[in-house]
Amino acid sequence: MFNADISKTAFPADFTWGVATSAFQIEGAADTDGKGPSIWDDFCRVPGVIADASDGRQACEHYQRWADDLDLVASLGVDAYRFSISWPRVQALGSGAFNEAGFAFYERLVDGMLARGLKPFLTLNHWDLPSALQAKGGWENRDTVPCFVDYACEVARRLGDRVASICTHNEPWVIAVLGHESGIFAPGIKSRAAAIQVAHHLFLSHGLALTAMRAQGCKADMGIVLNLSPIDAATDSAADQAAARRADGAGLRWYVEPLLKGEYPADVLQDLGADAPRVLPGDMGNIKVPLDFLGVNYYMRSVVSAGEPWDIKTGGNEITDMGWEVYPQGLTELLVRLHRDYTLPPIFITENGAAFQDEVLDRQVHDGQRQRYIARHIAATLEAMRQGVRVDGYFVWSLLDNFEWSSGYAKRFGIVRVDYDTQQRMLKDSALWYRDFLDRQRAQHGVQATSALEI
Ligand code: IFM
Repeated sequence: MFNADISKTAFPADFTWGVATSAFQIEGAADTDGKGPSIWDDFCRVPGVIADASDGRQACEHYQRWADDLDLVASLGVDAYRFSISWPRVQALGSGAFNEAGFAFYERLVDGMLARGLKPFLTLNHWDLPSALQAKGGWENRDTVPCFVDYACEVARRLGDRVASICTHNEPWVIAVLGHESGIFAPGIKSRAAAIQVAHHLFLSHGLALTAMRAQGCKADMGIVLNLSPIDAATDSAADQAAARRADGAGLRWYVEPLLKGEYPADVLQDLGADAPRVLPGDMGNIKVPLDFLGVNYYMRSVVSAGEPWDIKTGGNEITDMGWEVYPQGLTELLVRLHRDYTLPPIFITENGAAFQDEVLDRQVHDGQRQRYIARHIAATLEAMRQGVRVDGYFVWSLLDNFEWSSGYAKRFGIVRVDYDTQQRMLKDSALWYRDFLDRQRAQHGVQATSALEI
């Protein structure tokens, strides 16, 4: 159990500290200035799929309030801001004409970051695929791959000289499995074969986009972001161990190995049988391109048993508002395992955070559970670094409370509270703690780490 007294620790002076958001979750302005619809705009209209029947039409009004929001980011003392481009905002149909007004927004945003001394960390695909592409099969259709590459190249051409980093896809597992197998996320398809094919096309578009953006001279660091969890077997029984092996294969190795090894894990291919992806000659080589970084989003571990696959047992640990177990040591275990099993590029923790209910009192927002969650996971990151893993940065998810996909607005991940009636922002205690922690980091640059980490 991590008891995180990280007040006296010194991370490397060039470690990148940040906060993260995504376009659909905060921007609003769903059809402003020529933006086209995305699959999430469509999905939100399906009755019953969003817990509070909400949508992203208004969200945090970040499209209008971006300058104030960047002031907030800067006030935290972070180095970097991770954001995503809404593909249909800059290319309404996902192919054909680009939308100048949409690009003008992101030009303002990126220049606004630079003016405030913030490094822009750009994500190309945080799930809001243009609806027009979904009408032709979306990510299941191989024709979406060249569309994504064109879009990526256009973004790199316009913004690549000013952003520090470009991530192709955020969490391909979510797009594939939640979007196309369980269907609880957009586009709401329920087919394992579709999910597997989607994952393959995401990997392929990632590799081809990196190659194309580099070929046109873009110098930003390039990589991809995976959501990963360590998977523990519920017991030592052979059946539970086998279930854990399958879950690890389907949830982690399937996503890591094509990117880092240029192959799919043989045991998972066998498990998939007829649902295995259609892979054309050359695909795997096109997928495995050098990564400047691998982004890891970590929230929790999974504990699986043969009887109840994917059931999360919390073992008495605290759980968040999402029902997710708080398990910081899982982040250390995950990073150390990745380091042991693969040749890794530098890692960034591109998302980590928690949904909890806030206590709002006299214009103060008390969120001690979120503050402790973040502190303990920073400590867990440091522990992995001590064990030899190269981690170059950490981003809190999220800057703002926002649209939490099928959970709507009820689940709050922000370190800044958003009053959705007034759109007023209020720094929560966790934001004040993060700001003070970063202040101390700056004061300690060059000072020997003297942490009091306990596991
Ligand atoms: O809000 C999401 C984010 O969009 C992707 N990663 C997980 C977060 C919390 O569920």
